[in-house]
Amino acid sequence: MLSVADEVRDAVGAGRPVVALESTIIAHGLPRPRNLRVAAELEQAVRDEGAVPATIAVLDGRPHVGLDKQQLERVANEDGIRKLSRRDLPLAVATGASGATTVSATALLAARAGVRVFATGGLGGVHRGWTQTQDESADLGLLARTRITVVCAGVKSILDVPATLQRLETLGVSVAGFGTDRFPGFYLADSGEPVDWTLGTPGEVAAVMRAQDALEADESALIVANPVPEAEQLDPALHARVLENGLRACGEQGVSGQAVTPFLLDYLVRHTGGASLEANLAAVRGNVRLGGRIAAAWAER
Ligand code: PSU
Ligand code: MN
Repeated sequence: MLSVADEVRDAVGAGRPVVALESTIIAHGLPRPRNLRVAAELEQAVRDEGAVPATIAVLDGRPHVGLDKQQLERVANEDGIRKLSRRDLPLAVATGASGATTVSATALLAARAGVRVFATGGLGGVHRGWTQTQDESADLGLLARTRITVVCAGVKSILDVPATLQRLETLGVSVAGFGTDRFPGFYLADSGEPVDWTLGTPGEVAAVMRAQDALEADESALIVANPVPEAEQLDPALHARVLENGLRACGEQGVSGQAVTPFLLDYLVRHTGGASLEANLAAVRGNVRLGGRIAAAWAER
């Protein structure tokens, strides 16, 4: 049922480094036509670190781990490409649907294919106003029961970051800052929250991964929170102002469910003159490169 690209299958089988990449950021998180260029650029960044990229999506009901050029083009440009979280996978498979995978669906499929390292932008989490909407991304629950290392710039700053960190603690998901004792804020280098653990090298991350396997019977993820370089972050004052307006617009226009995250990301791009897009891309690029280096350290075991 799972279609694993030959290059990915060979690398996994031989214990060579592989990095999983998600496709929701391409289909629903970035504007066309930039999204396709970014998708190709991210794959190249993984290769530059000596690892094999495995972008994940569902096409015509078939989950793919590793996409060729035409498949990547479909994800970026096809109208009606759905957004698939973990719970949508059986429905998409059975009905022959095509969709981009979120962190939760990507992590599940990557783990199924034997890929241990996954790089993305920012995780989903607990949305602001959770007491009314109960909107918490499926990313969190899935990471609580999947043995994968996710390199990200923290969780998206559109979320309730302290509440998300609390949920990750409750769910037993390990979190470490990479080269920082501050939890990154996606578009911002610092979310304002601390992290309890700091790791400094890919080798240290790989050692934690080995300790997870040695210690724990239940499967849970490791989150490596890697900040966007301060020089490339979004201006914090602009971020605060535009986000406040975006959250108000979201409420006024009755946007809910799966549409909330793409709506807010797009609102930020349009109302920061594209600056949020550049910060988002800088964060993803850094994560993908670090993912490649962690996968290489993991492969040395
Ligand atoms: N990171 C980005 N852009 C994105 C996302 C993450 O830089 O578009 C996506 C991820 O796929 C994540 C999803 O899983 O947003 C979360 O959506 P929701 O809040 O509806 O669970
Ligand atoms: Mn949601």
